[in-house]
Amino acid sequence: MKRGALFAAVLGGVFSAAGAAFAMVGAPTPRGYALQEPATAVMRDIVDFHTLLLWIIVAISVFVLALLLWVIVRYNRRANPTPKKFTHNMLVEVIWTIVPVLILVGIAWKSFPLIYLQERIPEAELTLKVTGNSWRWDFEYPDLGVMMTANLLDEATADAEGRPYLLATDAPLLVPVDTTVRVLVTSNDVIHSFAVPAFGIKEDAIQGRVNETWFNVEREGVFYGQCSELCGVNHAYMPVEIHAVTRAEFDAWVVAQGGSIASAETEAPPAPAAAEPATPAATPTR
Ligand SMILES: [Cu+2]
Repeated sequence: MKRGALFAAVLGGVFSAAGAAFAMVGAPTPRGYALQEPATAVMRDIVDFHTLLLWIIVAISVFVLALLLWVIVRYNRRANPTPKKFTHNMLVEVIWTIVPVLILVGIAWKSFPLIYLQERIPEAELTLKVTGNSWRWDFEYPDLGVMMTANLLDEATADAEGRPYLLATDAPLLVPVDTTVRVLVTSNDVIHSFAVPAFGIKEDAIQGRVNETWFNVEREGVFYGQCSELCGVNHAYMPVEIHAVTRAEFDAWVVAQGGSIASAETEAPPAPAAAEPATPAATPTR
């Protein structure tokens, strides 16, 4: 595990150096093949689990390859002209049954807590409703009175502003850092999928249903995602752009959007109460 983490760190270092322009943001990097740098605890656990699986796969592949080479070299017709005729070996058969079972139990041991972490929505300080449309995203902070629509930023503007075309939007969504945000995901038409790799979230947006996920962003920055369900001709043109900012910047943005932070901050109890109706609606859909 330690060595795996080191390997991931070295890879991350090499490839973040290659994509220096995006070093501080959650975005794909040129020629990068490692996962994006995590911005949430969930994504960090996903990366660790991914690294663990990678090493298990490497060990199995190397072992099987070694067995094959051993058989080829030691038991070919020239090296072993008169082969033995037995077909069963109790000990070997027991080992090749038990060892894979133990490997699978080990993987489950690590993966179940991760699934629990992802699927159990913690006490949220903020609720974000995400609605997929063909082909754009609508965002709403129901408790703050903020509603907005984010469209793909056109190529000319993206180039002029030095922002990544096909990832940047005309209206970036702001989220506060160090805040647990519950995300309600639904759709107005076909099935979309709301995905932000650096947050470790990918949730199907289904018409008539409300799916739930959550994130708590640990660092400020710009994070990109994309619709991750093949939804139609403009599937590739409905990106997600999220700016994680300080609470003060977020509050100022909410006011600028015509929302009100008073309901969420000065009257703390009514805010969760206002969010309450969303939960029963969401629960039966799971
Ligand atoms: Cu879509």
